[in-house]
Amino acid sequence: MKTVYSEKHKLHHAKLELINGQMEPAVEMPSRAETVLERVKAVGLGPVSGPSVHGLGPVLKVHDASYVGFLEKAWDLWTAEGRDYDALPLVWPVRGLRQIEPEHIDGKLSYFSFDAGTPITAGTWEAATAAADVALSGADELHRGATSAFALCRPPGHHAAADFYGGYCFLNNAAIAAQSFIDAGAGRVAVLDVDYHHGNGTQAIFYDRPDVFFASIHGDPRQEYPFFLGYEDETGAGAGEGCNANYPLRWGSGFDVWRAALEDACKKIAHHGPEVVVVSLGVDTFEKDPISQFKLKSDDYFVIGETIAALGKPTLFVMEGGYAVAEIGINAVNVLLGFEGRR
Ligand code: OKP
Ligand code: ZN
Repeated sequence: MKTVYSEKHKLHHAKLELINGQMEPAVEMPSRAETVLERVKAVGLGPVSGPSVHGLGPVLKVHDASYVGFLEKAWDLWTAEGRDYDALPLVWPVRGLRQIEPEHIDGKLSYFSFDAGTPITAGTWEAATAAADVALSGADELHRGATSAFALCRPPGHHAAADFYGGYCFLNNAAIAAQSFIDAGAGRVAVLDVDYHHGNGTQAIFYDRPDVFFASIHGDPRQEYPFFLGYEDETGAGAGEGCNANYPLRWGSGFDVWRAALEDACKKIAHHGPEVVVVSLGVDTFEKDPISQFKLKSDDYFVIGETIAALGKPTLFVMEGGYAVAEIGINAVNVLLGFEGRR
């Protein structure tokens, strides 16, 4: 299968991240994508090409214009305050507070975010828009008749909603690609999110829609980030009722329970009858992931790919999380090899 990759991801390089109450070196780092690219080449997965520029049109189908405008100018507003280090928010408009976009950058950062673990840097906007182009270019491969493609996106996207960032995510690459299939005439699309963390952004974007089915297997929000979405009783709303499926799993879960969830999710997806499947491919379910609590092993990722392939649908893989950098390439590419029957 073809891989789409852009060097521009390197422009987003957070120095420090707020993690467990302390500023520590960011785990979402450029070497993640580089390691995956090296593995793609080492196993001969297929050709690697750069993205084509799609502009902001397809991004604005998913994200609010006010949010996209903020992201574009956030770094300039931040540095205009005389700050030359990465930007973080500090206060959020929770229950009872007004939902009004403030004038000052400190207020805007808070208004358009949901956590303090996602620094905005000098190159964040350029990297995030390039990642969206990578996802859209992967979708183009499927439009041209390919049965699969790998969008090696970085920064990831699945925590970003229509109007907020967080969880290392700014633009929701998988949602932008899924929406592009709908806009190209697909009646139904499914997004399968196998990242360790719940894809709250993707779920929120499609929650009331019957055309995009969303399924996510993830750390139980009672225990795990992003904490405030991802429960099993979230099944969709209005016309989208029945088009959302969550599989929260407890810390320590291994591949036996994880695989059962995947099989059930695939059953539901098959029942929805999508023309295309978009996979939010995070491999932070790995036993050695530094910020996650599942116990998957490298060989398990072949089985994930094989199980997704059994759906028999054109499939776009979109890179999300995975922070065990030494093994991220092996694990992500094992999914793709499993999908191709190349275990
Ligand atoms: C992004 B993706 C861990 C702190 C976690 C945010 C995690 C974002 C994950 N104690 N902070 O879904 O891989
Ligand atoms: Zn994750």
